[in-house]
Amino acid sequence: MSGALSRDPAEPQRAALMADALTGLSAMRKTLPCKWLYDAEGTRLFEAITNLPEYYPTRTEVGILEECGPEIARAVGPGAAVVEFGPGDGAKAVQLLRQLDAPVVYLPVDIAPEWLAAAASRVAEALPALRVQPVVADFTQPFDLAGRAEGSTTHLGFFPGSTIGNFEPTEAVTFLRRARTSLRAGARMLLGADLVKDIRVLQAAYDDAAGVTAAFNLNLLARLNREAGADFDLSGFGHEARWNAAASRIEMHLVARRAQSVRLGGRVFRFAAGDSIHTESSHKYHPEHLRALAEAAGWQAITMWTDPGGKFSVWLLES
Ligand code: AVI
Repeated sequence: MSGALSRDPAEPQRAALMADALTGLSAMRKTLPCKWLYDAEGTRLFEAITNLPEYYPTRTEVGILEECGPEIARAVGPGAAVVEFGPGDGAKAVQLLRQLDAPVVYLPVDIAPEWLAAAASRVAEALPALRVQPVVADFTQPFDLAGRAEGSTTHLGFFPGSTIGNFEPTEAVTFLRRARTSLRAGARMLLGADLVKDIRVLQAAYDDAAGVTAAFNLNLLARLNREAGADFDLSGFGHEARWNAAASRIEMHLVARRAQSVRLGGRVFRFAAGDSIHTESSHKYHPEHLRALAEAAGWQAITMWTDPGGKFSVWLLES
């Protein structure tokens, strides 16, 4: 067998995880990129988080989409091509597509073909008459719709869940600018964004009583042990959710419970008791802040819908 054929397809991913971990753990303030939270176990735990009583974003956004669906449909008009950035299990797409007026095609975009397949088949099952055309691409980079949206009257980007909040503000602007390029002139974008609120509500949402978010966070260390040969002792770290008022974000940290050393990639990383690894930021917006981000990326905010408690927002942007 040739070297190329015998290569493990997971190897480039493991190498990238290792490189990010070596860089992040060497920094003055230790950090790990949040994208590595989502292996199979992390994805399962995140699904569980979305059903927790304390985690309000998912059910609040679903409520807004349900309540404001007819208005959203009127604003978008008939014949849309819906392009979803990172479709997850496709559940929110089904909800949106059912409300829209005669959408012509659903284009889920993700770098992981297996996730795309799950979303595509869920949508195809729920809406058998709709054309479904998955696009394998890194949605944080510009991508080419290449005729897939033919026959549509408008291109509607869909980025729910406040995943925008997991980007740094400058990254969020870059993402929105690239999305505008990919969707092309005259496109619209339906964007979910979480809003600033009582710190106690945020704290509970990111540090739930059942410990699911803690397990989600700690799974990152378990993943480094599994895939990068690290020797983290998981009992030596605790989950913390911290509100960073200056940056308007809730941060997830893994905090060393005692002094310890960890081996990874032939190196030794030392932790003093209380040292933390910052694993995720989830930015919470004031509406005018989100509007400014969108405008900096060349979008115009047309409408913002929210829930009665003002917890979450869904925006229609126009390019
Ligand atoms: C995926 N993302 C929008 C979630 C959030 O709320 O920032 C990830 C998450 N982290 C902890 N709980 C949920």
